[in-house]
Amino acid sequence: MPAPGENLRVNGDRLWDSLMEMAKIGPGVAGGNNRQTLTDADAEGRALFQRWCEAAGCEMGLDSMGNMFAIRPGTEPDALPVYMGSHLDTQPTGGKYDGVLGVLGALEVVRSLNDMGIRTRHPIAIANWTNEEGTRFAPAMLSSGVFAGIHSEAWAKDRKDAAGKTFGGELKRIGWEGAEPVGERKLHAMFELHIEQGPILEAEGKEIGVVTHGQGLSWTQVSITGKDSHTGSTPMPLRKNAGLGMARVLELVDEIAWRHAPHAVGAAGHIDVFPNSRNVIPGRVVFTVDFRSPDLAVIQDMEAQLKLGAQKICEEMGLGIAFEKVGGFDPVTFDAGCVAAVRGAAERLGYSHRDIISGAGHDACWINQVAPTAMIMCPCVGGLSHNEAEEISKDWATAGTDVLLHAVLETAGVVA
Ligand code: HGY
Ligand code: MN
Ligand code: MN
Repeated sequence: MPAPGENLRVNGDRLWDSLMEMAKIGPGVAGGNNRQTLTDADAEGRALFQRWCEAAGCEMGLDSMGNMFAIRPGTEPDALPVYMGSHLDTQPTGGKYDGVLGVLGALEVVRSLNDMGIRTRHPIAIANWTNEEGTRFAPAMLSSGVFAGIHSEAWAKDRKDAAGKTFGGELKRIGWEGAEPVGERKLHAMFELHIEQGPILEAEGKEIGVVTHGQGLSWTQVSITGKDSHTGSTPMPLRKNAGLGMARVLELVDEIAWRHAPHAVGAAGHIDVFPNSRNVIPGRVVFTVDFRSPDLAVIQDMEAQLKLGAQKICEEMGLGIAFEKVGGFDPVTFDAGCVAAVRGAAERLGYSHRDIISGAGHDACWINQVAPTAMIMCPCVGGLSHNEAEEISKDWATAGTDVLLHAVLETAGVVA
């Protein structure tokens, strides 16, 4: 496909206004967002996104996992659409841009194509993938995972939140369960624009990350059992302190990740303590160990070392332990053709860029299994994300969206 002229650019002010408008829905308590999946705030954000897409002349689709699709017709209606997509759901203490930049950046591409009167051979589509974050309903990237055939729809809809509500029940309750069978839709390609969520691009003064790979992820839920008892009257030698056991296992998790420095990472972000009363020694703790690495063998080794080491700790302390794999995906290599389109767009537009491996998981990691896929990253301030203080600049957002515009046009084919 001939590459589009480098003079084609999006309207960064309009993009920024839309980001700020969406950020008003499901506000956090410190300037970010708490628009968790399948909440009323999520429903409100979906409705606003749909209004904007319809105003831009798109036809809307909705599948049985609540994945939203906005289609801009091409001159060849039978040609498979070129997708752009990400997610509108946020962490409980999330930022305004994680996921949202990818969805509203895609909308800005459609709005700009309308302004410029540009037609494409392939239709162009925007996707909002349900429950990318996996906070309320584990695992992450749940609905793009069902779409790609990784999880069954029944299993996904049976996932429960901390209050015992099911994904399927909540999707019905907010009225965003579509009739379209999930996964039936075919894609010519997909591009996901996303903030880096790490420090590299900003530190190196690069405007664009050309994402060649995504590191793999492993979520192991660990349950340690001891014995609830009085924190005052129980003699130290008689205690079965599950909380102390967890502390020692978390120390081990950190040590295991450092053994595989510099690329491996490990921590536990989700921790439940029972009964979580000030004067009761915890009889049970449940926590999720998050290991990641670009190397699958390293992930498998870290999982094995966790099991061995944690079992030894619990045996020595007279505690019970159980493990359950609750999420994960292998390291991802994105499509070379799509990656080249991203890199070529950054070069043509004169944006500084570097190849990068994604540290975070994204819907693109699953969609890459069913269609040629690549990602575009922009820097974020201090590399901070999954924090209400997450911040990007309008220039960074605009540069990333310009590259998205050009990569999509090159792939969809501009009709003169
Ligand atoms: O966990 C992740 O990497 C993504 O932010 N859901
Ligand atoms: Mn994200
Ligand atoms: Mn996220």
